[in-house]
Order: sequence, then structure tokens, then C-alpha cells
Amino acid sequence: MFDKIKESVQKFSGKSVADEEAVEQLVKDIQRDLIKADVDVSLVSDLSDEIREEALEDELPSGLTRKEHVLEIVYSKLEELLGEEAEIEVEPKNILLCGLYGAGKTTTAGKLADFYRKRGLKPALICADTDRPAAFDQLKQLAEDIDVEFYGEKEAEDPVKVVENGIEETDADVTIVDSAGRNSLNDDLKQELADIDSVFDPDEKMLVIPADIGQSAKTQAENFDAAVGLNGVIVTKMDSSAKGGGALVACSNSDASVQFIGTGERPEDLEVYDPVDFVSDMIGQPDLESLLEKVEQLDTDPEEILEGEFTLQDFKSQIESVTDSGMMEEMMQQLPFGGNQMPDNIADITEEKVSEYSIIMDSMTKEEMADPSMIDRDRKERIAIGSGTSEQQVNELIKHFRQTKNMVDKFDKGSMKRGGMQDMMKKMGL
Ligand SMILES: Nc1nc2c(ncn2[C@@H]2O[C@H](COP(=O)(O)OP(=O)(O)O)[C@@H](O)[C@H]2O)c(=O)[nH]1
Ligand SMILES: [Mg+2]
Repeated sequence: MFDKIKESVQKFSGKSVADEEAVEQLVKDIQRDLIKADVDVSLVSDLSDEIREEALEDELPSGLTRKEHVLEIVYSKLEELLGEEAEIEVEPKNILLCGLYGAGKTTTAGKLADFYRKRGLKPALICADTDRPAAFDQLKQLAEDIDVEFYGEKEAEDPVKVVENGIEETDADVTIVDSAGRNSLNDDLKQELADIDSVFDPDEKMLVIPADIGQSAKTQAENFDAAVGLNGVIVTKMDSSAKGGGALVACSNSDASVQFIGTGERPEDLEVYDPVDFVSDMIGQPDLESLLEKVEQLDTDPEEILEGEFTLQDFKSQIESVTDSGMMEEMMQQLPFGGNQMPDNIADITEEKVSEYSIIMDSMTKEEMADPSMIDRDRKERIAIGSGTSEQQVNELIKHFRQTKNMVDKFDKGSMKRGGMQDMMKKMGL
């Protein structure tokens, strides 16, 4: 999705000046890609105007270059366009899936069951699609594959009765009802969903729509919402349609927010919707991370920066920012345990080392960056080949990361008072 934007952003980043011409080119490229993804033209036009205006007319925030400022605007506009990150409550609930034929309801029912099962809840799947006998077999098979409870009645004609029996017969925390589709949202389907609704009393009514309907997702979501009262939308087939972006934007601009996206046919191909993932894909992960960090540091409480687990991503941002400003030495001296306890290879991070490390880390996956403990021999070998370095160099980086992490962990465990820490961060210009 949005491959061209990624390319254009890279092109823009590579330019020496972020002048009007460069911004105009970037805006044009973004427009083309959004329209290709079937995003509503009027939204694209508004977005372009806003980028142009703010990018060139705004006063430059201190600490950012014009180029960074432009990218930050592009980033936040795209994020706005793609809507809110979903917040999924992992708790006992009843979920009713609805949608038209072939949308991916049954597949998604299995995916959701798997999602909650993996998070420690006990799901059950109920087949309320009595129109097609194959629906029963399909859901039953899925339930077996992921090892969750299933209820269905192969010869049944009344889906409401099946749901009633299913509630009786199953013993689950999360009960998921897969309903029958139609070619369109006709009165028949509306009635059927309303009847199931009244006996099942779902906490969540989710519309399943395929990415390939693009911007018409908006009308469909609005119609289903009016008919059954939706709590959210699940957009499937994001992996196989060029119009996924249009569908996501369309839903974000309706009352039905996107909760999950389907990215393949397997049970695990389900992701909680997070627009930041898409935008970071477009802007480029390393660029975005460091950019956001800069922007955040302009107005964030330093304590927040230190929260959570220290990852390779943090390590990367840290060495890049600190060495840039030549402050590694100074930072080390400020640490609570003093310069003498400093791991010996930390103080001498040279610019060369930083760029070598950056290249190595660019060959790592997002998962590896978040959890370096998963980097085993095979992964090391792959990373070394990918970055044109040796396994020894990869080892060195990991060792270096571990030492820094140990240090940060100590640091966080209150070996220094928070006040002292803030002073230090301030001195370091953070
Ligand atoms: N590539 C891809 N295919 C999907 C996805 N979700 C569902 N499908 C496929 O879409 C087809 C219809 O799915 P199904 O769950 O039977 O749709 P239903 O009629 O709404 O129940 C099946 O071939 C699924 O394997 C997805 O996220 N990606
Ligand atoms: Mg089905």
C-alpha cells in the first residue's frame, strides 16, 4: 500500500533543499498514490492544500529543519487521514460478524477466535450461516485448526434458533457468531441480523468488508451502521488489493472505525488496526523514528522517554542522537555510577561505529529491533549478509546494546532520583 509515497518521501529526503518545488513534487506524488488507492478525491485535495500551506508558510519550529518540518506535516496529515488506532479490549464478550457474501466473515471469525485464544481467553465459534451448508464445514474446520469450541447445526434453517442453542451448548468467554451474507444489504439480511442481535445481545457488532471495495466502504459501513448499529469495521484482504488504502480512509471518515485488518488467509493474518504502521511504512521507519523522537523531545516530559523496555530501536535512536551532538562522553560522566564503572566500549562510540551499527540495524526486522533476544545464529547470519558486515560485527553490536541496556535498567531502577535525571536530560539538551 502507498508504495509510491514511500519512494517520493525518500526522494524528498534526499534533496538538498526543501523548497517550494520539492514540496510541490512531493504533494503531487502523494496525490497520485492516494488516488490510485481509491481515496476520495476531495479528501486528497484538502490534504494537498493543507500540506502545501503548512509546509511552506508555517514558522519553522525550533530544532527542526525545513525538511523535517515538511515530513512531520506529511506524517501527521496522513495519520489523520487514516484515522484512529484501534483499542481492543481483551475481555469476555459476544461478537457478531456481519457483511456481504465473500467479505471474509467466516475466515475473520476464525482469526478473531485465534486472537483471543492467544491472549488467554476461551473463545467459541457459532455458525449462524444457515444459507449455505458449506459454511458449517468451513467454520468447523477453522475451529478445529485453532483448537477452539464450535457450535453449528448442519441442516438448520433458522439461524436465530442455532444461536440460541449455541449459547446454551458452549462454554466460552468470547463467543463469536458468524452470520450469513447476501449480495446486498437487503431487508431480508437486515431482519436476520436484527433477530440474531436480539437473542445474542452482542457487545460488538463488526462489519467485515473486503479492501477491494475501496472508497465505497464508506457507504457500506454507513448503511450497515444504520441497519444494525456497528461498533466497528474489519477490513479484510489488505494483502491482495490495491484499494486497501481507500477502504481504510473511507471508514475513518465515517462513524465506523476500523478495528482490525486482515492480511492473508491464515488464522494469524489479523492485525489490530494502527495507522502509524502504514505511515511509518511510507515515511520509512528509521527516518520516522528519529524524526518523531525529535519532535517529541521538543515537548515531552523526559521521564516518558525512559519508560518501558529499552529496545534496539531505542539504542539506535540514542547513539544516533547523542553522537550527533558529541555528547556521549558528557552523558556518561553524568551517570549515577560515574565514569569508572562505564562499560569500556561505550565511551568510544565514534561516528564510524554509529553508522556501521545503523547499517546493521537497518537489516533487522521490526520484531528483532523490539526484542533482540530473538536474534539467534541464523538471524545473525542473515543480518550480516544483508548489511554487508560480518557476524562478528553483529555480535559486537548486540553486546554493546546489552551493556547499554544493563546500564539503562540500573538507571531506571531508581539509582538516581528523578529530579537528578531530569536535570541531566536537560543538560544533554533532551
Ligand atoms: N488474501 C486474503 N484472502 C482472504 C482474507 N480474508 C478472507 N479471505 C478469503 O476470501 C474468501 C472469502 O472468505 P470467507 O471468510 O469465506 O467470506 P464470507 O463469505 O464473508 O464468510 C476466502 O477464499 C478467504 O480465504 C484476507 O485477509 N486476505
Ligand atoms: Mg461465510
